[in-house]
Amino acid sequence: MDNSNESCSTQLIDGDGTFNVDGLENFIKEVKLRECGLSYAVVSIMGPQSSGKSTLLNHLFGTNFREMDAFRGRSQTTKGIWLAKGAGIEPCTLVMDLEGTDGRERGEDDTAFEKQSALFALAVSDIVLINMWCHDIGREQAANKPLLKTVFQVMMRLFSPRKTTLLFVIRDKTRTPLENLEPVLREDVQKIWDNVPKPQAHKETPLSEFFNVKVVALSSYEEKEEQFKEQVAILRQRFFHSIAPGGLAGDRRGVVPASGFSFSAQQMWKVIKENKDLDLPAHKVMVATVRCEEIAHEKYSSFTENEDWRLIEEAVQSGPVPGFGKKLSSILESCLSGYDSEAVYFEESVRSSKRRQLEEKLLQLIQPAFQSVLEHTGCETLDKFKEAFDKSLNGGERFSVAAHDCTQFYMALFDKGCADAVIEQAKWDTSRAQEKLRRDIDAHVASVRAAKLSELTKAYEEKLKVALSGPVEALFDEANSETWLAIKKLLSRETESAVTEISGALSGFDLDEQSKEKMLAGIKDYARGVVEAKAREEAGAVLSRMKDRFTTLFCHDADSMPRVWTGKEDIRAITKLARSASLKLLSVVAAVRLDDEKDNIEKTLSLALLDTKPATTDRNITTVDPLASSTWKEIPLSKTLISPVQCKSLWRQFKAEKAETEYTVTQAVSAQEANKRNNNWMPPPWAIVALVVLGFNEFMTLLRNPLYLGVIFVGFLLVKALWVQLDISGEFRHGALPGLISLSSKFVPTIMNLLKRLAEEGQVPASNNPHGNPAVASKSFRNGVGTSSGLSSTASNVTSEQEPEYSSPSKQD
Ligand SMILES: Nc1nc2c(ncn2[C@@H]2O[C@H](COP(=O)(O)OP(=O)(O)O)[C@@H](O)[C@H]2O)c(=O)[nH]1
Ligand SMILES: [Mg+2]
Repeated sequence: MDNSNESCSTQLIDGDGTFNVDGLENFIKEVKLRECGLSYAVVSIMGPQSSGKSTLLNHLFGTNFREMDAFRGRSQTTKGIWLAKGAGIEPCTLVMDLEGTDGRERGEDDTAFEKQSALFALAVSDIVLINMWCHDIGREQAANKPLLKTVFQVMMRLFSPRKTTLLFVIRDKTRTPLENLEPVLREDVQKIWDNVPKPQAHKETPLSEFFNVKVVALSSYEEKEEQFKEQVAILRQRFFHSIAPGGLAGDRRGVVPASGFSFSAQQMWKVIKENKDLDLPAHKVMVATVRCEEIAHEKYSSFTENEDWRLIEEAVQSGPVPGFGKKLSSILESCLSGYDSEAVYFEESVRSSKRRQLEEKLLQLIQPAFQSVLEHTGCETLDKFKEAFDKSLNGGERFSVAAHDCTQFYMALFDKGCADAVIEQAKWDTSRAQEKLRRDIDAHVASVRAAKLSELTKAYEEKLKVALSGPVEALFDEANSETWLAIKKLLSRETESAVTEISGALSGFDLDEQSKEKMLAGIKDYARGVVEAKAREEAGAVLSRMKDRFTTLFCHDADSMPRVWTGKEDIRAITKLARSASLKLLSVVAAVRLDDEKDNIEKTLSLALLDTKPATTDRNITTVDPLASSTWKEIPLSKTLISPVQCKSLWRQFKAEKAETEYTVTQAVSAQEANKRNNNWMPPPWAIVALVVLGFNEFMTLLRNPLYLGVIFVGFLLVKALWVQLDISGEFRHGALPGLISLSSKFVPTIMNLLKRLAEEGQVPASNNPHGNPAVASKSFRNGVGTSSGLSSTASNVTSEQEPEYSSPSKQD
């Protein structure tokens, strides 16, 4: 016998009908009822006041319910309902001692409490002991008759009641054997059952449907204590394994699982006290719902506090957790199986629906961690992919192969990671994460491809630029009718080779035909662009180019040797040739001719600009000017570099800067004339003879008088200086009269200037001009006209005089 349990009894419901919740909870904890599941039995006892109920229970179950002191007389000893655990009986047997049910002390008004406690006992117990005096059997006014009536009445109020065993305990049995008493008792019971008003549904229901009726007789405890104890010991044996089939409560139904006992009992009492009918099936569902929810809640809390889960939840913030799926599956599994084992005896439908809810809730709790693992895994995989892809490309792998292989490998790796993270209980879809990674990888590949392609394109563009720029420039330098043909050939050759090379390089990139075509077209366009840009550049500088060309052609002969003007050259023809070559240059750079277009630019230009005679020019302008247009007839605007009007204006500028070109020509002409003069500057021989003969005496006078010689020398120097200063040869170039007028206006200032200069010269120390070079001095006089700093600019003027300046605007006509 378990002595520790013997003293353990608690008042379940007090005399005022208050349910002792805390007492019951403590009791349940002490007797460890929760672990019992369905393996427990509830026994209660009803019967007249002071009929030795407590005495019997204490002897039968080793409990210590309060008994009335035998010497004080019969009075109410037990108030309300008491609960204790039967000592040493398997399975756990809860024993309830009920307050007297004959209402002797409470009076007739208190039948309500009697009925309520009777109904409670019936609803809760598997076995109900009905304590009765032996002498009451067969008596019309038996004390337990109203009790039984009450029991049967309240039984009707339980919808589909559990099958309860009614064990009649006959006290103070007489010599009449039980075999004779039992039929009388059963008859009495049946009579009472028959007379109890029943609801329509149970009109024909036999007593046996609700109750198992058993009868036992005991000797008087007061008079035959030894016999009483012996008989009680035998009766006690029947409570061992009472719930097993064939046991006292072998066919009980609808047991509330032990963990729900407390709640169930409370609810029942609540309903009974409110005088409502007790719907046991509904009650069971209700109890199951509440209990399963409680269990689920408890399991959920224990999950959230689970150390392993907490560690995982934390680890997941910073990176993927290897074995995430397995670990969580196992934690989940243990949590759910904990629920299962606790909720196992509750209503199947309620239990499983609550389990589903618990599982859902737990999975909801886990989901963010799972997502986080997927995200981390995805990020990690993407990083690894990038690294591997880079390495593969640097290792010389073809782009498309590297992309394909790396993608394949790392997607598979991610799939493995997903599989590792997947939780058995959750059918979570990882396809979105997979798609996302796929998109990320594809985007990365695309961006790397774009970068590589642009690198490639740039390299080839650079190459093309180098290959085209120089040669094109050189071709423009020698612009002629074949220039554009040569450029076209060069362009197509270079483009072709670049396209071939690029095509080869592109094959590794797995590009679709369209993109490839686009890239190649881009390269071709670029090459054209380089040529066009070069042409545009040339067009921009065409004026100076034309002048260069003119000068070059004019100053050099057919063998490119500098011309020496001997007087035999046809300057007019040379000038014309040089001009037409300049015009040719203009016509070449006037438009881009990379396609097979034909045009008449050269012809138009030479017709309009070269072969014009002053008279016809005027007429042409008034009638039709072929150059009065901003477009060439055959050339689209986009390919026009210099429009007809621009050509015209350029030619005008070219001609307007005649001073330079013309200067070259004049220089040539004067060089020729000087050459001629050099050859016949001496007077004819007859004049020399006449001079000698006629001037002999003057000559002699001069020789005899050195003073004359000095005067003549000074006079010569003065005249020479004047000649140079006034630029007499230059003034007369435009005719005698304008020359004279110009000279007359300049004569006096020049003389003054000259004198001033001579005076200054005299003050300057002799070291400034140690050699007294008259040529330098004379040059400085010539250039210093009208300026106050003639001497300081001497040096620069000396050099600049030797070559024509084309760009100086001051020399225009
Ligand atoms: N005649 C008789 N009296 C008994 C028996 N058992 C107990 N009593 C006495 O009846 C009185 C009331 O006992 P108790 O167990 O407190 O009765 P309860 O009120 O029904 O619980 C006590 O004085 C007991 O000694 C019995 O078997 N026969
Ligand atoms: Mg009692």
